[in-house]
Formats: sequence, C-alpha cells, structure tokens
Amino acid sequence: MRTSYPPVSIFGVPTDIGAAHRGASMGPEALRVARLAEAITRRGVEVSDLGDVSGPRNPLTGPVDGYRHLDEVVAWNQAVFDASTRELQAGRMPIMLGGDHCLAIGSIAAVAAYCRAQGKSLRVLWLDAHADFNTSDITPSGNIHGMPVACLCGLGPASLVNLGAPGPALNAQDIRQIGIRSVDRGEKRLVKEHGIDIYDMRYIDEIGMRRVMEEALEDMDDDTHLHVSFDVDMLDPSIAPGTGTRVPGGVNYREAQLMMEMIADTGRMGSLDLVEVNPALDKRNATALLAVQLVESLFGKSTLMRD
Ligand code: 6HN
Ligand code: MN
Ligand code: MN
Ligand code: MN
Repeated sequence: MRTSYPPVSIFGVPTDIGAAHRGASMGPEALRVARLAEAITRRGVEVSDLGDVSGPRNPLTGPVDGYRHLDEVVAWNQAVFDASTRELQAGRMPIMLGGDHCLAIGSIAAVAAYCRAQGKSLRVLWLDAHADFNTSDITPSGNIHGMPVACLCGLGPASLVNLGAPGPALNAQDIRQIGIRSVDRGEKRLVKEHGIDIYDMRYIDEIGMRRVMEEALEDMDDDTHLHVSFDVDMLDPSIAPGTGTRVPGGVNYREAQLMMEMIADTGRMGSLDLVEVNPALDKRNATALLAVQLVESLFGKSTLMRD
C-alpha cells in the first residue's frame, strides 16, 4: 500500500453550462467552505489551491442540433485541459472541483494524453447515478453533462472529441462505472454496444460493494494511473441532497466510505474530479461536507492503522 501521494493542485471550475439546473457553478466555493484543502493536508499531503479556471458565462440558451451551450462547453474544457496538463506534467495530482460533469471531458482528455506520453495505462472510475453516455441524437435534454463519457470514447462533436489531441481519449475498456441507476432509453443501447463496464445498483445490492470494488480495481499494475470522476449524485439523495439530478436508491454512507477506502488502498489515484455539488439545492452544505469526508478517505484516512 502506498502511503505517500503526489502533491495536489486544486482548481475550481465554477460553471453550470452543461447542466439543466443552475447552481453547480457555486460548487467549488461550497467545497472550499467545507475545508477540502485542509482535509487533504491533514493526510500529510502537500496541497495548493490554485483558484478557479475561467470560462464564458452561462448563456442560458436552448439546445442547438442536440447540444446546449456547445461553444461554452468547449471553452471551459479547453481551460480545464490546459490546467490539468500543466499539473500532471509537473508531477502533481490535479483535483477539479465542479461545476457540472461536462468538465470531465477536459480533465480526462488531459490525463489520457499524459498517460499516452508516459507509456502508462489508464483506469477511469466513473462514480455516478448516470452513465453520461448520451449523444446529440439520443439525448433527452441536450445537456452536455449527460455526454462526457461518450465524447471521451469518440462519440460527440469534433470540438470535444479532439480536445487536446486528435481522436478518442479513451477506450471503453478503460472505464468502470459504479452506482449507476438512471440510463436513458437510447443510452442503454449505446452503452451495451460499446461494452461499457457498468456496476449498477442492482449489481451492488446483489454482490455487495466490497466485491464490486475488487472487480472494478482488478488488473491494475504499477504503471496504471487511476482517475476518479466522482459525481456526488452517485450518493443516495437522503445523504447528498445538494445536486441537480437526484435519483433515489443510491450508494449509502458506509458503501461510499468503503469505496473510497478501497481506492486509497490501491495507492494509484493520480487525478480526481469532484462534480455536481449544487449549493442552491443543498441543506446547510451537507453534500459538500460529506464529499470532503469521502475525499479524506480517498487519501487514506481510516479508523485503524492498516497495512
Ligand atoms: N450528470 N441522462 C440525463 C441527461 O440529460 O442526459 C441526465 C444526465 C445527468 C448528468 O449528472 O452528470
Ligand atoms: Mn455525471
Ligand atoms: Mn450524475
Ligand atoms: Mn482526443
């Protein structure tokens, strides 16, 4: 088990252009108020909060050709890509605070390009209620936060698919999705067609979170970079009400802690997105406070000394 982590660089990505509800743009501040940086520092890791990435304001317009705010999403993600790339190349762990989940297009494109350059393999854990695998043809909303995984696999507009480097950033086999319980009709067909590895809530109920995580973390080696993309709507809305697309029947507190602890045990996490915290929908910052506790576990906090 690795006990030391690379130094961390935190960025806020204060936007909600990819989402249906306004308010995720306040997520980064809510996480700072919940003392995210201090929690990671407590784990003995060096942390710099480098402030916010910037991008265009939310134009609040409707979808055009199946995409809402495409130009703005591209601009934000280019900024996220650039910031992530800079920190990875400096040997640091970027943490992107959303903001809505469209930001994962830029952060994961950066991680994928970095891994290719370094000859590392990549494993992406997508922790979410949703598969985020819609395309402009099948989206029920036009909201691009429902599309990042598809874009990263090459299904999307050229401006997002080719962000940073030409061609798809990911192979379907690089991805493990956990906590899923809301997949749209056309999206169901597409995830099956592309063979996305999905541990949905039924599978978690049936075999238990421990086995799920063992499977999702299987076959990594010393050269695997693990990227965690954590959409807080993976959590049950009773413990995480502050998010825009709540779906009942989510991951409970103990299951979530176990997930984070088992990820920490691998010692392989090299980058993290923490997205979809929406303070406008939250109760006394509960969702941000819970997310910070879970991040502390991601960085190896446990009740007892373990080896
Ligand atoms: N998220 N599948 C729905 C859509 O509009 O495409 C919801 C997507 C939610 C996205 O929570 O990151
Ligand atoms: Mn998501
Ligand atoms: Mn979601
Ligand atoms: Mn690309």
